[in-house]
Amino acid sequence: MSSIPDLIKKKRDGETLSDEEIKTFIQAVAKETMQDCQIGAMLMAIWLKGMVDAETSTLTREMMSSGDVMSWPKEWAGHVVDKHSTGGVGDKVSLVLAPALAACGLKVPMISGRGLAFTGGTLDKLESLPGYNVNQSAEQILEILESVGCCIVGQTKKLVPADRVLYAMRDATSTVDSLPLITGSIISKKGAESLNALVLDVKFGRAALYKDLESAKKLAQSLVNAGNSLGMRTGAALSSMDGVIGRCVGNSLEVIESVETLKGKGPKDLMELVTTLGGVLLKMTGSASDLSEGKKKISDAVIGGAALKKFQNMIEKQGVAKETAHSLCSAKTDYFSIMRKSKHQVELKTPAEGIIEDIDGLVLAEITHNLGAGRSKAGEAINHSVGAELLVSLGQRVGKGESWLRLHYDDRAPTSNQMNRLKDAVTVGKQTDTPKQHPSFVKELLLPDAL
Ligand code: IUR
Repeated sequence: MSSIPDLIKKKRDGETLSDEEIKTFIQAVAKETMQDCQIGAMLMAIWLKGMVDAETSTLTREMMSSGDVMSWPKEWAGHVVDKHSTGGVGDKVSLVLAPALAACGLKVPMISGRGLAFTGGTLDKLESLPGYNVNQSAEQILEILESVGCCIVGQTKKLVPADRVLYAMRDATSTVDSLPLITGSIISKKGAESLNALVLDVKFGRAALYKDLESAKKLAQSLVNAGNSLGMRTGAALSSMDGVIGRCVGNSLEVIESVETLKGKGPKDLMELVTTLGGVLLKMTGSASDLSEGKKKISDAVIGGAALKKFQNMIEKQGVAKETAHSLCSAKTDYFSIMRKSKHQVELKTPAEGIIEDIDGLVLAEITHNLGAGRSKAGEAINHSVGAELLVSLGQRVGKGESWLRLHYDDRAPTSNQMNRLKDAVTVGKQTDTPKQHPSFVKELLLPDAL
């Protein structure tokens, strides 16, 4: 068996590692028998020399096998699904999609993350709801899936321990943006959920990890290959991420928008993402005969209220008081009697009359993050009430001095520099007779076979 320095040298010299060698590396990481400097050197060698598809698949499989792998009752075979997003601004898709899929008869053991950098985390958003508990044991997850069909929970310590080590080291060694390392990290965690089908929402644009469609497509293809190599039917949507998904950014505000969407009053772009990603999963599991039937089933589950019922049951099972869950999901809800409203709100005005041409989602995300909606270090507390609400849509005609954004803030007030950046985040174009439609978010689908 090769020694660890031999393995590092082999990758450093650009050679392909064998299955056995990758296994040796990952087991040494998981058992903590490898020195930090060796892990760092191997990560940098992988970053510099890359991996061929077969190596990436083996890396992913070995990472998955470094800890517990979930198992499900055999009656669920073919019906266990999840989705993963590479991170967007105002990305609340999971909150609507998980219950919609459950309403369509699928099982969704959604293991989500927390926000770091400027993108929010699904777990943080749900924790805006008093009582919501993201920590659920394997037995509790099984019970919630049995009775409701979906859960949204945090990662347990026993799931993919190799990723926990590698992820921290990648951050410390500037090796986060490596295709095989991102692929291994994301897909190993989904593999450990023992899914039958997985859909990935790979974002591109100014507020995404990858700025252009071509590099996002490379990541999507790598993720799709690795997912399929583990036996999960895996598809991906490439969706643009320049503005905001829906109209709200910030934890409580995004929960409110998700619940409104589940009441059938959601914005078009959010519904498009939800129905497309859900439609792909329904098709991949054979629950719909084609993509358009899949999209329709998801849309019906949302518009008809079945998904809202699942959401209500899910949050109740995860610790929200019965009366609170009921009141949140009733026809007329005073959301701020359930979730705290920020102490201050300020409205920003349009600089001219015309058409809303552009809204810079990255600026909104960064500033709300800095006002307390996000964290800059793992473990830091966040302020759920901080955020921003768009009061206009792209393509909308506006007059001069109309409110276009409502900023919610608490004790950390925006500086004049932050206010100026926010003011510049909207572009009002020349007035024309025909306002532009909202741009389509999903640009392309990568599917295991043609749907
Ligand atoms: N999310 C993950 O789970 N892993 C990664 O490497 C990245 C995002 I980048």
